[in-house]
Amino acid sequence: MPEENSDYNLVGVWSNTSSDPEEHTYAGTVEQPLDPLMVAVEDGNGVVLYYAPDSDSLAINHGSNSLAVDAQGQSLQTDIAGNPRILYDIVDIGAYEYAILGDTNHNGMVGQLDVFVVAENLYYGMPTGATWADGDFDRDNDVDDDDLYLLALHWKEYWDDPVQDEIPSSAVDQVFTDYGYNNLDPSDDITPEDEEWGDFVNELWDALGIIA
Ligand SMILES: [Ca+2]
Ligand SMILES: [Ca+2]
Ligand SMILES: [Ca+2]
Repeated sequence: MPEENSDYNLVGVWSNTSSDPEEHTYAGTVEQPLDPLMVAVEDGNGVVLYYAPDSDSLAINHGSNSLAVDAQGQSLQTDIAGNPRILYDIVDIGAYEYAILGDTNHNGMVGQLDVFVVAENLYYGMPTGATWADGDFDRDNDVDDDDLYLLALHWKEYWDDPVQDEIPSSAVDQVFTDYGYNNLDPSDDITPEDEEWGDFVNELWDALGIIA
């Protein structure tokens, strides 16, 4: 729970009639409550591990970096899930730091470097103990087609300015385009259940230069 009189919070309904929210706090009203858009992340047995902001949540990048410190005043290094505490320059409100699905290396863009990570782990097999950095975006401890699908849905998505250190690959990009990704029509994106999924993966591996 947020401390009383502290700033940098999301408040569903502001009920304090004697004062307004602090400058960096977002608050709703009785008529228009603020939905923090936090999503429960569960373990394999349905136990809620923590709440993570959805991509539209006001929690993202609305915390205070200078307040993201431990009891000794040292900057926090990791969030509740063990990922970097500050991503995309500014810490998020809450215990969890939002990252774009597919962005394994947290550089703010879903690019070819991320596809390589997922491809290598899918190809060589990472049955258990996988982390976000390995490509386990749905956090079920493996890297499988479901994770590649999540990456594909976010292919070339970037947080702010396009990142300059990614090597653009027209061949890889073309494969995503050929299978419906990265356009404005989500209905033509293939899924792991589709017959063409195997062809998509093979062509992607070819474009990456991975010999399967
Ligand atoms: Ca952030
Ligand atoms: Ca990336
Ligand atoms: Ca997974």
